[in-house]
This record gives sequence, structure tokens and C-alpha cells, in this order.
Amino acid sequence: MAAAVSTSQDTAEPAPPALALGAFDFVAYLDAARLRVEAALDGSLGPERPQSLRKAMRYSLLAGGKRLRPILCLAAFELAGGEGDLALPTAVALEMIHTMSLIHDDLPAMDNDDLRRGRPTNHKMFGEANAILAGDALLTRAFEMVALRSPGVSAERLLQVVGELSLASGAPGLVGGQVVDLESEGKSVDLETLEYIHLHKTGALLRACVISGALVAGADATLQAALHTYARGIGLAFQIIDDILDVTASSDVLGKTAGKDLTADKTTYPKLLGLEESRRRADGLVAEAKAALEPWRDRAAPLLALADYITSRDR
Ligand code: GRG
Repeated sequence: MAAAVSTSQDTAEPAPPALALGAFDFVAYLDAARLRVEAALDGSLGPERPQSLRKAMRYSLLAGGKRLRPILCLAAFELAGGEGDLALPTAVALEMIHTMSLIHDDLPAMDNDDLRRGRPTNHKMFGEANAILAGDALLTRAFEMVALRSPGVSAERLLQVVGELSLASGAPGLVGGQVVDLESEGKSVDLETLEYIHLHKTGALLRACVISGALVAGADATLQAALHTYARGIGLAFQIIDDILDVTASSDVLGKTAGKDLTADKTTYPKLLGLEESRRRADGLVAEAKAALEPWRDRAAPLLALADYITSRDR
């Protein structure tokens, strides 16, 4: 099993030495990446009008969260040889899409949740119509970030990124996964259907994160193929851990309602396989993901550590 990894977001204590993975200090990396992402997110919204819309967009976009998706994008960009801030607008766009999906997922017509990232959900604060529109505005703003606000990146690469984000957001990704998830509520689904839901609802956007970061840096086909394998492994493992945490963690720690899957009578990995086998499967998927990046071993340290973080996280 992966070593437990905490961050200075979890505790003010200095990181114990075990958290420095070899010569690579993951805690310092994660903290620096988070600061960079938070600053970029803070400056990402223009003078959206009306102010009420801007407020609802900012409320969810700046509500914290692990910022895993933009960090994966930046780490893949660097692995592919990228330098500087060229991938930052794409990283912000990915967090905007993710935030939109959380706002919509929490709506009464979907998961109907009151708590997200430790705060009342967007529709609880601003009403249902405004929450839908804030999500819509974040989704479209994401494409604007890539197409119009990514100076220094060639039009050809940006077009490829737009393609990846489209695939991840629409029917072949988030929307398709969400539809099958909703249709499966109250039914017992098999492992294949559960995997379909997770690969689309969660995995597609995680894949877009690493692939689009790599595309901005001009990654070749070999690296892109390895990143596909990496993303599939971490995407499924991420969701298995999400299912486990839904049963084992508290709402306080999660910042969202714990036990939701049971209440909604959802099929989950722990329900199909049991907790122990689910954890074993997540560990196996992370091992597969890491093995795909073996040829880039030295430069892949952040992505390798992020894969371990996914299975050792507590929220
Ligand atoms: C309208 C285009 C469009 C899409 C919306 C609602 C929807 C379709 C899809 C639902 C997608 C969804 C909410 C998947 C769950 C993914 C997941 C496990 C989220 C939790 O991610 P974390 O743990 O959250 O990274 P933080 O808060 O840390 O960012």
C-alpha cells in the first residue's frame, strides 16, 4: 500500500521525513503548486456581469478543494518538457470545468446535496437557477481560457486542448457518466457498468488534465500513450477511494456529506467487492499507472507521487 501522504494544508506541523519521496519533496511540491493554482484561479475571472453571476462563480471556484486536476495538468506539462506558465490557463480551465460539474452534481435534480468543500452548496447560497447559470458560465469560461487567454501557445496545440476538454466534458465524458450514474440509482449494477460510470464521470476529466498539459508542451505520441494508461489507472483508483471514503470518513473531514452513496442506494466498489478488495484494487491500479511512466522515471516524480497521494488521501 502507498505510504500515507499528508500536506501542510492538513497540518501546520513540519512534514515528517518519510514524506520526502527519495530526493523529491512531494509536500513542498504540492504546497507550491497549490499556491500557484490558487493565485491563477483568483485572477482568472474578468469583469463578468452582472456582479451576482460573478459572485456565484467565484464562490465555488475559490472554495478550496485539493486542486488535483490543475496540478496534474502542470505536472504532465513539466514531464513533457514544458517550462514557465504556458499551461497555467489550461490548468485553470480544468478546475473551472471540475467546479462546474460539482455545482451541477449538487443540484436538487441530481445528487441534491447541501454541503461541498466544507460550505453550503452553490444552489443553497444563490438559488437553483443562479447555480445552473454559474456552472454554465464556468464551463464556457474554461474554453475561453484556452482559446483566448493562453498567450505563447500555438493555435494548433490550443485546438488539440479544446478537443480534449470537449471530449472530457460532454457525452463521451462527464455528461455520459453522470447520465448512466443517475439511471443506475436504486438498481444493482455490475462491475462493468460501475467502471463505465467512473471512467466517464471522473476518469475522463483526469485524463484530459494530463493529456492537455502534455499537449501544451508538445508531447509526442509515445508519451501521450503512456499518459493515457497512467490516467486510466489513477482515474479509477481515485473513484474507488472516493467510494471507500464515503463509507469510512466523516462529513467534517470530507467537506461534503458522508454516507451519501448508501442513502442514495448507489452501487459502489465497497458494495460490490468489500472494503479490503476495493483498496487492493485501487493499489493495483496505481501501480499500473506508475509503471506506465517508468521510462520517464526521473522527470515523472511529481506524477508518481500524485498517484500515491490519490490512494493515501483522507478527503
Ligand atoms: C453540464 C457539461 C456538464 C457536465 C455536468 C454533473 C455532471 C455533468 C457530472 C458529475 C461529475 C462529478 C461531480 C463527478 C464526481 C467527481 C469527483 C470524485 C469529485 C470530487 O473530486 P475531488 O475529491 O474534489 O478532487 P475537490 O473538492 O478536492 O476538488
